[in-house]
Amino acid sequence: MNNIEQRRHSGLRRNDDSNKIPAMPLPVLYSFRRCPYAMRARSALIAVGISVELREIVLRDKPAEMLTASPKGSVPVLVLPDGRVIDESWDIMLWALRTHGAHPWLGENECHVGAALPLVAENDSTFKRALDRYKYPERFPEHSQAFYRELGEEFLVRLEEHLAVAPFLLGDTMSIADAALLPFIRQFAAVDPDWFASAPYPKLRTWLADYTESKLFMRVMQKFPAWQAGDTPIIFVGI
Ligand SMILES: N[C@@H](CCC(=O)N[C@@H](CS)C(=O)NCC(=O)O)C(=O)O
Repeated sequence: MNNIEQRRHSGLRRNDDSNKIPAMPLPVLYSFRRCPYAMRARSALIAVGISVELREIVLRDKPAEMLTASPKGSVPVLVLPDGRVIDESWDIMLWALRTHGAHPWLGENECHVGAALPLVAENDSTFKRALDRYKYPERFPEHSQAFYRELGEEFLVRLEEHLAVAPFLLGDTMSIADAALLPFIRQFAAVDPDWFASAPYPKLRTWLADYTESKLFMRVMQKFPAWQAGDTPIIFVGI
């Protein structure tokens, strides 16, 4: 293994000035550990093995550098070495997986992309809305928490149907759809774990447990200190 490969395979580390290899410009990822959108982006970067400079942010104190790159102020934001900015989590996933050529998460001829789109669209709109209300019912007193949970369950029922015919949402292997949705289902399940443990979604439970026990999840949830300009870069290394 040469030095550059070692750098690639050495896992998480800080840049080391004593290492005389010229720094290769890396994409910069503004991220927030528990954000499900940022989690899906990180999972694709890890799955492909793309290293980035990770800048963990605090949502109530976003860095000016991030807002300059993407004024809409949501994470994740990926800034490429050529200056291009990708500031939608789904687009970051696609960018990462496409750099690999034919990554298995995309399926043959990218068939999983089209199949995932309606699920991701529903996840990011009606399901996310229900999830926010179920998590914070005190902020949405128009209805009870049980009402919001039932709204979210409409999506869970659909996913359970998918998982009744195959172990993953789009078939026998993990795809971009699973990686995009799992962080959100995890949040929904975590609101009331006792309820989820006995809810009528056994396949969904297994699917979620397999994910939260996976190496991928461990890597996705790695903790980093909040970034400040001038900090030594933290390199988040893909597999
Ligand atoms: N459509 C965006 C949504 C990203 C998003 O809403 N992220 C949340 C954190 S989970 C955020 O940054 N919110 C802005 C804030 O809380 O100020 C994407 O897919 O990247």
